[in-house]
Amino acid sequence: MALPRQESQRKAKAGDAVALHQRQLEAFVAPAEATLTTDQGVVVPDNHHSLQAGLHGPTLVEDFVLREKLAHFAHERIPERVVHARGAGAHGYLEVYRSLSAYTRADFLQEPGGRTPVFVRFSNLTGARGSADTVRDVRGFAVKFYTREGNFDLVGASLPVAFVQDAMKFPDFVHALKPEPHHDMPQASSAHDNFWDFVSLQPESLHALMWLMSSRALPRSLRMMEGFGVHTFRLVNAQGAGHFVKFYWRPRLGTHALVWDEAQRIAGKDPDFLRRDLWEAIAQGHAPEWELGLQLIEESRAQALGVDLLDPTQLVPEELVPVQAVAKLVLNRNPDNFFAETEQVAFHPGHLVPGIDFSHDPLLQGRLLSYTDAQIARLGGPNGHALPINQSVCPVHNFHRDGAHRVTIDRGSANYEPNSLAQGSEFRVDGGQQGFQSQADTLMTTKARHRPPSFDDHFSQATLFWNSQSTAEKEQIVAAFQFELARVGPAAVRQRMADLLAHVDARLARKVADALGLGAPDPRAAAGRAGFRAPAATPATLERSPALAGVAGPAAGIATRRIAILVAAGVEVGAMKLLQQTLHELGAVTRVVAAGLGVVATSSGQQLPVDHTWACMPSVMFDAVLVPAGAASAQALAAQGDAVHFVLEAYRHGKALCLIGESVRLLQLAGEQATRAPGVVHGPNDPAARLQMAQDFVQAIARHRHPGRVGVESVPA
Ligand code: HDE
Repeated sequence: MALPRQESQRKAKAGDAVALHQRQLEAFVAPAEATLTTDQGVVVPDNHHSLQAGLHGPTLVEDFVLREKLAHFAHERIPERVVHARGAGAHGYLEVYRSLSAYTRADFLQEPGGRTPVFVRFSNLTGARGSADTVRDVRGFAVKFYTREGNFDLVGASLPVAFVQDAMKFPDFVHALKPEPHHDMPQASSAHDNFWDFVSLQPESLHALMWLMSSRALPRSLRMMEGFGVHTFRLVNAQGAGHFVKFYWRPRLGTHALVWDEAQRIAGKDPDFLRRDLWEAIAQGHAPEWELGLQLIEESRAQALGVDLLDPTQLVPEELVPVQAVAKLVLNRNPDNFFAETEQVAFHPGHLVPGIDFSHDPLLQGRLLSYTDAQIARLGGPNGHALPINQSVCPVHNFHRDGAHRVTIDRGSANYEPNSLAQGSEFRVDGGQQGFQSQADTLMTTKARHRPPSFDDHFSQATLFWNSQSTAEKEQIVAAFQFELARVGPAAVRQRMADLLAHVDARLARKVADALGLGAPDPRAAAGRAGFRAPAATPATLERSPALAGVAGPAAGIATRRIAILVAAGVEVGAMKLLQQTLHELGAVTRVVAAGLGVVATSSGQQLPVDHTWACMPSVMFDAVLVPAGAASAQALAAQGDAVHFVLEAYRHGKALCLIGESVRLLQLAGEQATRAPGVVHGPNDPAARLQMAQDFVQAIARHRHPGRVGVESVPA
């Protein structure tokens, strides 16, 4: 007898899973009817006034309309996530390039061109639900695949490594990172005593710390951010043969970052910067894309790799195992409702489908335990799977029953198995070939609380990361350590951190120590502390891994970059129009910015509409700045401190600038060499020069940032 589940799976296969998922969600969309009703469907006669005894009398207890409204309101919030509370979500699909049947039997990875609907939630790890987007932080990159064999969740992050090796340490790590318990400060920041106290006592955190202090922790856009599965998983094919696998998400737009000073200013001006950027790009039809990459490692080769695949603080350098692009992820639809979708979505690393399996990574194993509890606590019961956003596209059939908020109406008298009264006798699948089969494994025979010696190497990959960065990026990392540690009170904690950094690189440690008024960093001091265990042998490792210097990576065009056009009355718009046209053709967005809204008069007497004021949209909200020609306009702008600051700030932050004709005076305070600095395009307001300027400006924007501008520290912005 064909089982109901198999039958419907076959039906689902015939249909388009993406459309099916959307139809499922739409079935839950509230009707847009104009008549206001109570939750019982009774029409509300007056939604503005409560029921009172007399004109100035008390409100009556019998006012069930008011009671229902206030009661619902009082229960509108659910507990925020303990970590990853602040998020932004989007719908889309995964499209497979080629069949992965050699590696996995997962149905959704078999068919070239096959599409699987997904919901992705990006999140900040540290801050509360209302915290600012652009803080220095790890971002969550959680993907729910609604496959025809059930939901698969890849609950990853924007950094490839974790801060701790064992689940036992995770609550301590999170306690130390979150606001300090006595005064609940600071919000969404690791720059405080408890965090550095903890990590300075945990050499295993050092590798992740290097990433956190780097530009990777300051994404310019969620659309320009890499994602990683972090842990090692396994793929299992139809013959039961396994490969270890590491998952990567590579953004099509390249990996780009903000600079720290800019990130802090944006946090004040627009705390929703990253969420807004994602929402607007999708709403305007610029669906962001990532490539799904896999590092596939034969199980027999794992030992010889020189990296313990089960240690989540280690990555596998691409130079050892290349990342193969196997599919693309496209996010093309904003949620209809933040709460119903982005807030209620419930991920779990244990949501697997046949053909994908776990490794013994002790952090991953702990996650498998924890997420079920987290979702029950957050969603108020065990039925969260039935919320529209969490429902699978294939049918769910089992004898789980009841519980808070049960929405399924289970029919019939039998709620147990085996039974002979309902259609289900024994729900066992034929020949053991169907359904989720855990991969055969040799289990350990001893029980112990321990750390394997191969988990002792905490430094070589931190050094590899450091060695792989550009000079400019190294400066940013040094500055980040200096900033964070300057906020740490106890000098002993700062010294401990500098001693640890000496294991990564002596110059890095010294630069950090000097700025903090500490003694010379001493690696032996770190080695003498509790918990420190030197690796049995110095691991053979690469000297550099170019793939790790991902930020400011391949220039992938300028689509969706935001360019400010700074204007005042008398602006000459000839060259500006040509540049604007070129930028628009390449998918960039331009916005006219001036002192006030309305219009400004151009040199030819036309009226140019203004999109933003610079008070509201300062330079940190843009990727590049264009100041058109016009003597009167340049003079008016140069007389405005805010306009000069706009240009100088963009210059300091390494952004592309294009200054036409007289407008170059806005850069005067940056010094004589500034017009020749990388990424600064300047030329006369001459029709013959326009085309070249447009080309140079486009190239400068595509590079995203131009570090290494000489004397930039002395620019007053
Ligand atoms: Fe999580 N994590 N985590 N985690 N995690 C949660 O689940 C936990 C870890 C990650 O957008 C919680 O629903 C433990 C690593 C993401 O909804 C909670 C351990 C990585 C998200 C939880 C880890 C992650 C979470 C909070 C160590 C990177 C947000 C509420 C054993 C690969 C998903 C919730 C979303 C969320 C526990 C370690 C990623 C409490 C115990 C490592 C992206 O269950």
